[in-house]
Amino acid sequence: MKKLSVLLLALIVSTLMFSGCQKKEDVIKIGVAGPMTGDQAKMGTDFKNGVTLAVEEWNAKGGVLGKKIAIMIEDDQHEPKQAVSLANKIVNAGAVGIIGHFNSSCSIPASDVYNRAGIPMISPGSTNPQLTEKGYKGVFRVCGRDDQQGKVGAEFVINRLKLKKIAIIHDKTTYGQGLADEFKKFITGKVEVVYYSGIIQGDKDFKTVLTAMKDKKPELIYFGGIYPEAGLIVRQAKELGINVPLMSGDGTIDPKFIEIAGTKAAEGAYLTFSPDARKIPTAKVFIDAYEKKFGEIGPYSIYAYDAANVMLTAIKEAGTKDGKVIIDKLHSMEFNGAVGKIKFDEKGDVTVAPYVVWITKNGKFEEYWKP
Ligand code: ABU
Repeated sequence: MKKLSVLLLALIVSTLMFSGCQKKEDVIKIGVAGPMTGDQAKMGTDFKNGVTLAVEEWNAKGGVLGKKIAIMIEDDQHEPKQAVSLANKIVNAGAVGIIGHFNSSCSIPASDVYNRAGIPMISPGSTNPQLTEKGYKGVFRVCGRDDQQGKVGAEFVINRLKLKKIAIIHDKTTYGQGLADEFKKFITGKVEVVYYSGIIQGDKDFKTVLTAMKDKKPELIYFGGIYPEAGLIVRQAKELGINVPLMSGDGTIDPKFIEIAGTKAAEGAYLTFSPDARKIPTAKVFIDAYEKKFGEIGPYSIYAYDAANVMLTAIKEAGTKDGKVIIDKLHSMEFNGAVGKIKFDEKGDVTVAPYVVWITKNGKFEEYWKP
């Protein structure tokens, strides 16, 4: 009787193990990584939603390689160490590809992990040039780069606003300081930088920095950073009687910026980002489906959706889960995305990445100027 129980137990255990293995093999796993909680959670949520929509559409048509697609959503809390730790988790779980991360300070160290594992990574929103300058063949992004966006911001200040004296503040992150320095590089010799300083991401009171800056009488404040700090900076600047516009980049163009700043303080802020998705005919089907399911699109929802579709198309065309074959396919294919044609260059950057300047008007963002 005892022998029979042991045999029965062994049978149950092996059946469970086998079904577990089967389950693991039964899906194609895609990692999605970004700040899912905390003050930048809006961006992570936009990523999650964009990828979810793409995967649901693929699964409704049968999935890929004859299997359903499962997404593994991971929260890096915009912390580089956390990003590396969860990159290892994603790799160990057998993900075939990664959509993420959002913050360049997370994408860059996490890319070391994905590169070692030989699996492709597509970032929808990391714009620091370094990400694709490391020579990793499997690292891609569907957004532009800060050397492109910083140049457009500088051209706007020089040619359109014709300003002579500006202040630059950044959040000391890879993205924020990187973007501020790209912008500075392009204005050098044409516009005087009367104040340059870093703030700490996560701080709430920027009045000391803004008071020191006020004395220098800048005509514009350029901020390299993300919307939580941008919103507070513009609000506190107005409270201190600094009535000059704020200019910032793609990390700030989210309704959360206006919510934090308040409609009045946010009015007239200039932001560099890609052109308005609502004016792109190929984006309409995506926007309608996304907004029906999740509400208003965020700036990077469409890029997350396209990144997922690009990844899944490459897996389908590769006909295998082998990372090397998928990476080769990503380099060779041209993809018709919701934002338009997507083609990667040899570094993994998109061959076309237009930037324009937006303005905040009556609590909304409007496309305002293009170079
Ligand atoms: N590009 C917007 C902010 C994300 C990042 O590159 O860090």
